[in-house]
Amino acid sequence: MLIKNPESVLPSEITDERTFHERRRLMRAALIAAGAGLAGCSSETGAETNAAAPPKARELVTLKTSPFSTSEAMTSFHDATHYNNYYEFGTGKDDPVANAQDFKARPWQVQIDGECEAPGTLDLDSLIQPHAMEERIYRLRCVEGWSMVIPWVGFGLGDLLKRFKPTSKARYVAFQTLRDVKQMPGQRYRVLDWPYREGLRIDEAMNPLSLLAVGMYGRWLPNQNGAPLRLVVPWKYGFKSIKAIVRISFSERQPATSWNQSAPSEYGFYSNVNPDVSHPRWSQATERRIASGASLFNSRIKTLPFNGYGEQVASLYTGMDLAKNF
Ligand SMILES: Nc1nc2c(c(=O)[nH]1)N[C@H]1C(S)=C(S)[C@@H](COP(=O)(O)O)O[C@H]1N2
Ligand SMILES: [Mo]
Repeated sequence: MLIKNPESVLPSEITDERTFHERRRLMRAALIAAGAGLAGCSSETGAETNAAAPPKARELVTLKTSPFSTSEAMTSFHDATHYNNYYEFGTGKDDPVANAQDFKARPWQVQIDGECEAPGTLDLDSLIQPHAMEERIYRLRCVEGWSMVIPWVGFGLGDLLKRFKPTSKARYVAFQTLRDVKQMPGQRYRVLDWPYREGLRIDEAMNPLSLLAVGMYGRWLPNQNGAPLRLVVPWKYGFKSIKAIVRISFSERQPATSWNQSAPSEYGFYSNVNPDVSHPRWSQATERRIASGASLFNSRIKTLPFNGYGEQVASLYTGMDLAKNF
């Protein structure tokens, strides 16, 4: 986002989709054979994720595939884990995979506070345990002009938030990433005001599309993708999908967000994907899809309003001027 030409670096575009589909087929078959009736997951394997390794079979068990899933060609596991934005580990697209491998995503605690009746600090297991894991194949479009299609594993953000009983004053939800300069070498540099912060209006957070992800491609999240817990808000630019969340706060006022603070004329609070509102330094009308079958020459496609999720979310913004509230 600080770079001059957002399209300067290309990912490998190597695909291991066949492996992925085969693994999913086996996973489903195994579940049916076991007569498993409950979706769930086991977290013991969380610490041993290795981004370079191909996905292991049945690391995360998901029975539900979301009706919100797209059937578009998926990004390969390799590309989704080797072309990342995660400034805590460096500003280059290949920095996160190189620098995040020793990051300790377990044990992990999340503090929930602010305008709610049941605040608390929970460890990861008690945070995710009540929720049935669901697979959702979502597009995610980066503000820099590329997009990916990723099979996330997680559960509805709203389902989690309700557990803490937000009060009537809870008009917004704020999120914070871990601040730990020893583990996150990028935090030595003042490219952003750390910790990374994001926020949503409460109705956006409660919208069924908003996902808290703990995994992708049927396995726990690799560190570079935001282990152990990240947001995925598919109708907004990628930077809203905050990684390595340690704090969730309900608030009456619109919270400060990192990219808006760093460049308010370039990144607004809403950041809804909008082909009609250009970034001051480049158009947002098209995007480069990083997915199997997409080549350098055919991968540029039109960006859709709300990243194609308008049917689900456009009504959240009726009456608002989205050019002003960008
Ligand atoms: N904490 C934190 N979260 C972050 C970022 C970051 O730098 N730090 N980058 C964001 C941006 S700009 C994008 S496009 C997505 C990328 O997610 P991915 O690497 O899983 O594709 O993560 C978002 N979440
Ligand atoms: Mo992004």
